[in-house]
Amino acid sequence: MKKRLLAGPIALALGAALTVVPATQAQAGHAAQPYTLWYDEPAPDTNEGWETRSLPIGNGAMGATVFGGVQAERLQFNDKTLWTGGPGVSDYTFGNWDTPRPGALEAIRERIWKEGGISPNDVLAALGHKSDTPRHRRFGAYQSFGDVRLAFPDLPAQVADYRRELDISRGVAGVSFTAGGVRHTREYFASAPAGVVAARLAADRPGGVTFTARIAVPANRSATATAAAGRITVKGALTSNAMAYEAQLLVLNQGGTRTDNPDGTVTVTGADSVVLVLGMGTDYAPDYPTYKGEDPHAKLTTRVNAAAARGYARLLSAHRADHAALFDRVRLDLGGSLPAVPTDDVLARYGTDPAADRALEQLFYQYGRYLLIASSRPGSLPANLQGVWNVLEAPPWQSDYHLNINLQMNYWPAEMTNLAELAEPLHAYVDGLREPGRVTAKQMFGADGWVAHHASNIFGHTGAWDHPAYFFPESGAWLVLQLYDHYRFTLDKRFLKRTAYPIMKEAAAFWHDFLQTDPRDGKLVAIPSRSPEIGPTTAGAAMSQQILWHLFTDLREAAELVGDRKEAAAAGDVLAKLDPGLRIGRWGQLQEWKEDIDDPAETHRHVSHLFSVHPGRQVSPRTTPGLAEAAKISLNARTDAGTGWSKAWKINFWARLLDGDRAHKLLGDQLQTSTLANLWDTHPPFQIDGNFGATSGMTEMLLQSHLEVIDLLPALPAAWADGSVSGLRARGAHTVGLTWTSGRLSEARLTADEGGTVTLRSDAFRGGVRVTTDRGRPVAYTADGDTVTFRTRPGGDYRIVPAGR
Ligand code: FUC
Repeated sequence: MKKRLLAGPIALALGAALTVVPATQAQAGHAAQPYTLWYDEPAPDTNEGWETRSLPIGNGAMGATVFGGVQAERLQFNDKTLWTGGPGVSDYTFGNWDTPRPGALEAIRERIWKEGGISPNDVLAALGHKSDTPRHRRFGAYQSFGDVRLAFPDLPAQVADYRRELDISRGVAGVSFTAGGVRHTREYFASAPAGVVAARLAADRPGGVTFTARIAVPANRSATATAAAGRITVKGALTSNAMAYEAQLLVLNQGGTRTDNPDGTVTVTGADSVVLVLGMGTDYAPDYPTYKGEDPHAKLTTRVNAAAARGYARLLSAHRADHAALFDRVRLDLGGSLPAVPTDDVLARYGTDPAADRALEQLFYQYGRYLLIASSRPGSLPANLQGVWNVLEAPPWQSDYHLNINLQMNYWPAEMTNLAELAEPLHAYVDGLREPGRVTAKQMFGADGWVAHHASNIFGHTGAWDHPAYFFPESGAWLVLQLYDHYRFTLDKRFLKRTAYPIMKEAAAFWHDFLQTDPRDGKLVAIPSRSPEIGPTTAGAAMSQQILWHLFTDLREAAELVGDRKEAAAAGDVLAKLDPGLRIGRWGQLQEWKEDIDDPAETHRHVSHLFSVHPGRQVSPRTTPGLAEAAKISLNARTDAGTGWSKAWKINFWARLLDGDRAHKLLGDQLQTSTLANLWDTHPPFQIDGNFGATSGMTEMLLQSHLEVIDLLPALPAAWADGSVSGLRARGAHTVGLTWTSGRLSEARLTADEGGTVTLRSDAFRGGVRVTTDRGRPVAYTADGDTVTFRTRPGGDYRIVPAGR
């Protein structure tokens, strides 16, 4: 039976008003669970309800959000590969020019040398490609895949003991309520091992589950819906680019009856319980230049069938084991305790009860890790601006990959919070930018190597738009630093040699060609160069130069490690002549440009000239106190205001500037003014980088390792006087645990994967220290002020205890 689905947009209107009587935690028999977000009402069935209140689950490649409506349940779902735009649009150019523009770059450079700063509009008019009409027609946008809609005709509008929750430690969402004396429960999870979303609907009275299920999809695609043997299949192609998509929902009832309806829906009547298995796929492949793979049908069917054959209990236990293996690696205890009120109330009351505040901070911290586990698994695309979750056909900023901070920020917590393997999608994505990026480098700049600009899609868009924000050729250079950092955290030589190094080297090849000698002082500078999204286009803006200092410094180190002496020497030559982008200006600020033109009244959200404070490592109170002071002056001038991700970046900055109280103040600001009821970060609107940035910043407050030394509790705020953390990762392949009381380290625990010499720093070491193996055997060490240095053996476990503790 086939029926053309009504090609209407997802229903946005609020369903019939529901009256739900919430369950208190005590009534519902739940002790306050430190890792559970819970609510006493469904998310409204609107776009705003989705954004602010729906609860996300995901397995990296696909995601879903739970609304929890009683009579009308909605499970909105996504697959990261479902995008409009790209090569399926006949005039797609990867962002490159349609026709050659001889002399365009030279003319712009000449003007900059002559006039100093010029308008970014002029640069983009000369070097960008024409924006599309309608906007982003060729670039495309990430898409909502659709909604599973469940209609429960027998359930009343009024129910009791309602609870909707997401347990991030188990990776399971749930809805429960009592209607007519019957307890109804729904459970949802997205399994990475099985590659499906699974759900179980049950009632504590036999025969209590009756509903009709359908899949609804947005209007911008063709769609057919069929139902056969309890399987709903909806398939078609996007109008924009003919990308084929297919979703399957298998409805498996225990008891009662099940009917396949001619309109592609399935009705279950009087079942004891029902298992749902949802799978989806597209014909996208991450392969330049067609990005087209096989039709998703065969593999999807196999996947859904295999999941169904396993049975719900085994699917759930495999999911829980898989999730726990990642989630449980890090424990953070700030001494918090959640009050017995819904999470949105805890958030709204932040700042009024220290125990609740600490508990919310712990939850928010782990939520960042949860969201990465749910939106970035090896073998899938990286987390985009909304992770893997999007309800719209035209999402904000296309829900794309912004490369002038946002994608980078998504992965800041990966290494340090012990989720290193979840960065694989980023590595693969950056690798995938090389082929198209070579064409762009040649065409726009006549340069070797590869380049990418300010934003990209899943189809190798490496050119620049004619929009002033879009000229940012440093994107690739910044991204590859994170690949090298993966090596610094893991010491994985094979990864360095095979993956990171070739990509870094080729990114640097572009800069070897692009850098120019500044006639003013003979230094090498980027030109044109613009501090992201602010000010004029000049030569040698601070961020460009700082990123390049890190690129060539890392490249030289990496080249030495892999034995490429020629490249090490070439990187050294660049470094000798490179303008480092570090200057103190007329009001004591760290300059954002090579010229001293910073406006002390500027409060722009990007604080790009502090790149060397974070994520970079050129500026620190420990090594360059003068520059660090200047950075503080700049950062104070920018104020603590900003979008969600900007506040999150400022947590990282203040942590690196060793001001824990200020970092903590920014965390509080982010929670109070940039966090939605479902704890998603909001720019506004919802943008996930702020979640990841906050988790990174909180980690930087507890542990830093970017300066060769492992710095313990470098920016501990007064509010976190007592606590402990375990499982954090430090560069050099170390795992670190810390316990502190009254604001002072009482014990550090260190596991050295590789062995070697390690140096730890803590103020608490000044009064003496004891280093032992985990079995209590003394270890020889040298102490020097606030540092202690000792040799470790591969796999060795150590305890470091300050005197008097
Ligand atoms: C950058 C930022 C914006 C927004 C966008 C997705 O352009 O300047 O604030 O975060 O990315």
